Amino acid sequence: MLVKLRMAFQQAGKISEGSLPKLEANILVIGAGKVGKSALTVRFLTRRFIGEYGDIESIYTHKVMMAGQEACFSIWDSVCPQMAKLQGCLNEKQLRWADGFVIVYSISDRTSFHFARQQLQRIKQLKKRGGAEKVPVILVGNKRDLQHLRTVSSEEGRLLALSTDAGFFEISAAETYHGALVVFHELLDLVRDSRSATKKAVGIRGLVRSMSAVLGRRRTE
Ligand SMILES: Nc1nc2c(ncn2[C@@H]2O[C@H](COP(=O)(O)OP(=O)(O)OP(=O)(O)O)[C@@H](O)[C@H]2O)c(=O)[nH]1
Ligand SMILES: [Mg+2]
Repeated sequence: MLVKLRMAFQQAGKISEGSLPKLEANILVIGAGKVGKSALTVRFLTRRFIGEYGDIESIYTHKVMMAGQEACFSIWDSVCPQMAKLQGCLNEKQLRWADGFVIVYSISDRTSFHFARQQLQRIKQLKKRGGAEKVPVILVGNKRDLQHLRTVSSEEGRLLALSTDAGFFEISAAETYHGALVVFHELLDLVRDSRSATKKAVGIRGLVRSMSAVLGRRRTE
């Protein structure tokens, strides 16, 4: 079941008419089961850690002011009931919908790290095949408070992110709000950057096309 919820918390100051245009982004939160996808999402939206979230799939809308610009997030907190079914876990609809991705694993669950790697590679592949210049992704190692149960080192997480051109953070959704805040803000920055890179590429392609049309015409004249 997919539940759509509308929320308008004002975290980083009052929402007011800014001079910059509003930035809208669809963010998909994915990862293996029980790694803290809902904990991270709810922490960002409400600043709170509740503990148990159930397995309801939800899309939240959420507005914030960031550096003088109004930003509107739609955050899809996905569920992944069966780890083995990777294909079923990330469908075409989700891929088309999302402008950016948060891929979560638990630092105390090695299988969830392998799963995150697979999802990361699949997203990059499919989005690139669809013509995307740069895919905004943040890899998150959650449950940092469980140091005594750690099975994935920080270096492994950082290396995976580096090799796939993704952002990386280790956080504890249970312990702090700041980690969740940084993850979503950084992702929004990446979405903004990828949009301006796409615009530039389209602009250059257009310029090249019109120059070739002019030059081609001259040659045939
Ligand atoms: N110690 C610790 N526990 C956490 C943390 N984040 C989430 N949890 C716990 O991990 C369990 C799963 O959290 P959820 O947020 O429901 O995980 P999920 O990935 O949304 O799970 P599904 O939606 O069922 O796939 C819950 O018992 C949370 O309380 C964390 O940072 N540290
Ligand atoms: Mg959940």
